[in-house]
Amino acid sequence: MADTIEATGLAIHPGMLSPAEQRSLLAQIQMVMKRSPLYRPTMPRTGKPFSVMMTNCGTLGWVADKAGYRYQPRHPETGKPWPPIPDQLTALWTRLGAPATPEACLVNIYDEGARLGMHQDSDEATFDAPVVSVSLGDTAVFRMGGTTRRGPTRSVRLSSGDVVVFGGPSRLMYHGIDRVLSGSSRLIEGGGRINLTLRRVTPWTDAAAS
Ligand code: MD6
Ligand code: FE
Repeated sequence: MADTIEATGLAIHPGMLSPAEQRSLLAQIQMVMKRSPLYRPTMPRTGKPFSVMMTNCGTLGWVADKAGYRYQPRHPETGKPWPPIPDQLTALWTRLGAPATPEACLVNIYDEGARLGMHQDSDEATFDAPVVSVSLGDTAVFRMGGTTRRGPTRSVRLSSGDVVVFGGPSRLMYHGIDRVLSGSSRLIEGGGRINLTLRRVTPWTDAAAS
């Protein structure tokens, strides 16, 4: 069970993945990164590069460039479809009670000094499904606020194997990564952190889960 499940629909599950599960998931994601190389997204309008590198798996992937934020079925640089989401992640989605199947899995890679500014996950056409996040490798300082940009925030540390679910009223909560504590995990050779976020992008029908 989650360490914290709040009335707000936020759930944090520390250590939900065992070390063996983390290793097998890492191997799957390394195969995804071979087929679908990391690229550096840029901010809409300004074109400022992200410090985080990204790729995706799933039928849709989240991309950011000068034109904006969106989901698309192909890698922006190779033009190839994203590889499938590993079964281990789809099984986790179902185990957490999320509906149908995830369509997108964004892979975020943090090397030393990378961070992610406060944002909402709001580019999806439905907010009825939760966002499920899995952390691998070095521990991150994760900042969470409310559903508006202003107001108080708090921070929690996310370690390798931790799973966070943003559901219900928390689905549109502001959040970001302040920093990654380098050297805090030995899972990834050479260090760093990988975060995987599973999302539903389009509405689903319960009759034919797709
Ligand atoms: C990260 N996570 O942990 C970034 N989004 O690197 C997210 O942006 C995130 O953890 C939505 C829900 C949960 C998350
Ligand atoms: Fe997010």
